[in-house]
Amino acid sequence: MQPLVGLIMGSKSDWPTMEHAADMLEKLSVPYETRVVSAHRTPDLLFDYAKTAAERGLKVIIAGAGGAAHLPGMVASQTSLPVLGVPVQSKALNGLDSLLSIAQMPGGVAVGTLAIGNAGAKNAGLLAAQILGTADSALQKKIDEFRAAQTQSVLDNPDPRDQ
Ligand code: RP5
Repeated sequence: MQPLVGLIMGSKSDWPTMEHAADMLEKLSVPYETRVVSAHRTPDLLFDYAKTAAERGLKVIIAGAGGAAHLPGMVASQTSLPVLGVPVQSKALNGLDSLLSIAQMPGGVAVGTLAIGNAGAKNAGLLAAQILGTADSALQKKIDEFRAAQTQSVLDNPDPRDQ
């Protein structure tokens, strides 16, 4: 299947966070590719990946990074595909450094910034699917079903003491 989402991250150490984006894409049957692309350790690969992403058929890029998290912004500087940035929770500053590095883009180059950590990665997968869903009614239906099941599961388990 032609990947529609590029799921990239600055380091292998980001995978335990970014796999939550992959899980959501798989749950919604969105084809994706994933790889490590580091803004600082492999800058030439970053430029090549971002510049060729659209011609390779990708529609959305999810980029996760921690600390000096320049990957999403630099990718966005090289492609007009939507870029969703996930701030990975860093050890030293708990991800506040990642969040600010990703969110504080200069006007004119957009990155959609998600929450720090697992929830941000999960929602990046969901938001990527929602973007693709605007042109894919079957996918939109899957997303609606996912949301309805989520709502039902809360309603079915009202007692907070239950496991
Ligand atoms: C960033 O530096 C990565 O995104 C990662 O979150 C952080 C630490 O990388 P490693 O030293 O674990 O490879 O580039």
